[in-house]
Amino acid sequence: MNNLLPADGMAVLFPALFTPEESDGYFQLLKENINWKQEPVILFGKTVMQPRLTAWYGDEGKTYSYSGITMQPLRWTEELLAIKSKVEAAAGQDFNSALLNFYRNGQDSMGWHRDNESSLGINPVIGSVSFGAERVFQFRHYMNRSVKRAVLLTHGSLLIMGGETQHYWQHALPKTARPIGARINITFRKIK
Ligand SMILES: O=C(O)CCC(=O)C(=O)O
Ligand SMILES: [Mn+2]
Repeated sequence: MNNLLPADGMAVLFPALFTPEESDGYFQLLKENINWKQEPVILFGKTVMQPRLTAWYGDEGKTYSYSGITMQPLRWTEELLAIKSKVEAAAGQDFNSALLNFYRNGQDSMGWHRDNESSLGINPVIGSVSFGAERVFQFRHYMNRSVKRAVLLTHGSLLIMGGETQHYWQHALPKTARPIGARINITFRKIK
């Protein structure tokens, strides 16, 4: 399997884990059935709205905290469970929660960060599924920020990050001026 990172972590892309037809179906189901909300976050002491919609699903009791907000998980939907089992088979491990992101257009984004919450433990495996508009996903080395990698996340793809990735690499989903439609992303995680 081809590692997208030159060192200090592992990131592997499955460009077509889901067929275009399956992906179209899941995009519609998730768009309609997920309880999407625009949540506030505290950034440098100021409360601002996130530039995307989010939702948190998972096994009971697996709460999630970041940037000053704590989310209680909603109960898995049928389609989320079906997507989760395919991701688990590809990743070779199980997941108990998922953060969902809805990027309404090219102006919605996610800034540089690491998925390094202590609740994920050391060297977590994260399975990231994309449906809808293609977006560029970027990595930059945390200690040497000019070292960058980029990968196009296509409709029905799975990106798996593992090893020391969340220690050494930040990732982001930048805005784009291209006139594009909506994108749904699901990051499956294992909360300890
Ligand atoms: O939308 C994406 O591909 C990135 C999502 C992400 O990094 C996250 O949810 O932590
Ligand atoms: Mn992330």
